[in-house]
Amino acid sequence: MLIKHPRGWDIPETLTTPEHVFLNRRSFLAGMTGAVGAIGLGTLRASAEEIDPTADLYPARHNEAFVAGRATTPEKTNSMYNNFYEFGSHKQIYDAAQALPIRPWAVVIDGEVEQEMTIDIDDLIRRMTLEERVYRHRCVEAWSMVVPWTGFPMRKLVDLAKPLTSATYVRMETFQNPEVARGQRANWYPWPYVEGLTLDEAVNDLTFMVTGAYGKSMAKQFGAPIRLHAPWKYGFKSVKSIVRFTFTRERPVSFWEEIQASEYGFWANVNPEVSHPRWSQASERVLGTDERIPTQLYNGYGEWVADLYKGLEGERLFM
Ligand SMILES: Nc1nc2c(c(=O)[nH]1)N[C@H]1C(S)=C(S)[C@@H](COP(=O)(O)O)O[C@H]1N2
Ligand SMILES: [Mo]
Repeated sequence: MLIKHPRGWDIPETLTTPEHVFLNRRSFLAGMTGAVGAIGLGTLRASAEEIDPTADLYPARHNEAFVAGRATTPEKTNSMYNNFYEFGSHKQIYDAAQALPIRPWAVVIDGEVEQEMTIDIDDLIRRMTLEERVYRHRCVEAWSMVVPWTGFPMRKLVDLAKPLTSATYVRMETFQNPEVARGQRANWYPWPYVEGLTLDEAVNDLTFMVTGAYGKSMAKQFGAPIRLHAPWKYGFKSVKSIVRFTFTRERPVSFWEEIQASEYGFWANVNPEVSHPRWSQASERVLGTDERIPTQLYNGYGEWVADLYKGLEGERLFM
């Protein structure tokens, strides 16, 4: 359903600020990396596909169980507006991200598992049955998008890993490569980017490992060759370009939590009634439009995930 509010209801863009704003001065100084060149979508697509040995798996079967209820964000809009701090603390990182080498790409599965392993990304992808799911994505900065992802349920990766009964959490880690990812030269950030889920969250039907978008292998700025999307949580939970899955009994401390725990917690479930300390989460700007729509509890996915949080009411579930 598309809900259009009078323009007057719109909160000014300046009321919501990027995750990094408390670092404003330092990141401003560090962010002076020069102008971003104009680059066509065709170029972006070609560079991602040329080197993907699993490109033949796209487009994959569309799973109709997941309906976004509003229009898909145009590919071009979405491809040119990204959060990927490894390449800069602003949204126009698509050009810089093309420098990331994504083959060969090894994925380590370790920690509390029957057998630790390192698996090549193409072996991993070919072991899975890829499917397409259209998901809503809600960034903590109060903008949202709708993306046709291709990938596989994270449960399949957990099955492959065979965690021990002692494992309660999965910690996911992004690559570390300051040579090409200039943002990683900013040493006041706790690189590499880390995120985590409980094992129960990881095996939920919704939790998706993404390898493709818009019917083909995923462009680098989306977090190729493999990223998470947990669509009932704020976008920062959906870690990009993953190199390690660690099964652990300790709750991982995520990148943003380590920087500012009072603003970005472990659970980060979407809730319009729980404001960010510096702005309201009641509504969201729809990327690529001039609309602002109400935000939904669990980003509208409560049917899948609300049960996960029974008995956890004492936790800071929504921040
Ligand atoms: N490694 C890594 N993963 C990340 C981020 C990041 O900066 N680095 N940003 C997060 C945030 S805040 C959002 S909103 C989404 C953005 O995904 P998109 O660029 O594909 O829209 O990626 C998330 N995953
Ligand atoms: Mo975000």
